[in-house]
Amino acid sequence: MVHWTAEEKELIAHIWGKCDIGVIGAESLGGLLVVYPWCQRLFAHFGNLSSPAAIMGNPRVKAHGKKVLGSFTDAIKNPEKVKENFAKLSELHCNKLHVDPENFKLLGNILIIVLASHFGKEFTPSAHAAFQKLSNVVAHALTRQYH
Ligand code: HNI
Repeated sequence: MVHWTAEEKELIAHIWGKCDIGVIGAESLGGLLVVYPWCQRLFAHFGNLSSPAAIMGNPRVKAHGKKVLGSFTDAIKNPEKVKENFAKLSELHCNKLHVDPENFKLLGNILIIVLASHFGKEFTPSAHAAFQKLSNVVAHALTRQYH
């Protein structure tokens, strides 16, 4: 089991409590699709993804980014239980969606970049490290059902 210190939990809770999940989620998923265009294949049914502006303005990208970050909120509420709680999501991404697990790490990294750009100095190296750990734990949990 992954161990979380009180300080790590506090650093994450502090930043997350100030986040507008809709905004951060939209920028993170939108950023993923702009920077790593091969991810667009899975979202072809979302409509217009023809340019960075189209992607960032796409309402379905925004809504889905918010949904994805909702899972991060769940992980933050119960960081010791991510593996168990993400079992169904892992199955979905593996068996139904066939998402290459490398992409989970890419999304985690984009989320960190988005947080850094919103919070500036407040996103300290310790906060960065705590979020890096969180995104690794989430990526790992989502990869669990892959064989
Ligand atoms: Ni992901 C659906 C969470 C990464 C492609 N994804 C979901 C749902 C959640 C979710 C929640 C909705 C499930 C449901 O409807 O029951 N996804 C997460 C999380 C990560 C992640 C927490 C974190 C790293 N997903 C990714 C990545 C990709 C991805 C990196 C592709 C590159 N996800 C999808 C697709 C769907 C999806 C595609 C279905 C979307 C739809 O509505 O058709």
